[in-house]
Amino acid sequence: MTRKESGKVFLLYCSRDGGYETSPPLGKYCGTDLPPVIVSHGNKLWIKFVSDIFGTRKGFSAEWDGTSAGCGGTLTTASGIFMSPNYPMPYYHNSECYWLLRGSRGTPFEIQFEQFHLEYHTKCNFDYLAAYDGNSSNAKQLGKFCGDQIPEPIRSSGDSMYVKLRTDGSLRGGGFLAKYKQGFAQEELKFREVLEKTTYSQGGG
Ligand SMILES: [Ca+2]
Repeated sequence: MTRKESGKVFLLYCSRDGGYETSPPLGKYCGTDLPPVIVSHGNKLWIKFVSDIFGTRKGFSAEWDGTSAGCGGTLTTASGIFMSPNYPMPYYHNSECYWLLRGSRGTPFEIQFEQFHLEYHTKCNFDYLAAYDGNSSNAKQLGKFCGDQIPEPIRSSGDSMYVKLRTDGSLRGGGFLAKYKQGFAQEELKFREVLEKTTYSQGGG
C-alpha cells in the first residue's frame, strides 16, 4: 500500500516468522487500524519499520509476550501428555520450548515417548530435547536426545522435571509425543527392593 492509495499512511511494518529478513512474512500493516495479535511459530520475530520522505505521524508502540508462544508450559497433573509444537506435523524452526512437570508429595516423574523424530546429529547440536532432574535447566541433565530412536523412559529423582526442546533454522522432523506420569518410579523401587530381598534370602539360604 502506498501513501497515495490510503491518504493517511503513517506506518508500515511487517513481521517475519523466524526472526530474519528472509523468513516467511506474517503480515504487513499501515494506517490507523490496530494490527491483530501476531503469533510467531518460534522464539524469534523479525519486525521491519519503513517510512517514506513525506510527513510523519506518532508511530507505534508494541508489547510482546513470550509465554503465549504456543509451546511448552507448566504441567501440574499427575499424568498427561505433551508434544512438540505443530505435532504430528513437523515442528517449527528456531523454536525453544520449556515444559515444567511439577508434582506433589515428592513423588518422581517418568516420561515415556510414544513418537520421537528430531533432526539427527552425533552430539545433538542442532535440534534436541533435554530433560533435567529439577525445576530448571540448572538442574542435573538427565539426558539429551535427537534423531529418530525413541529414548528410554526418563525418570526424575524428585517431584519435578524440566524438559527443553530446541530447534535450529534448518532440517526438521515429525517431533515427539511424550506421556508422563507421577509415581511409577517409586513403585518400581519397591518392586526392586522386594526382588533384592528375595534374591538375597534365596542366595543366603
Ligand atoms: Ca533443525
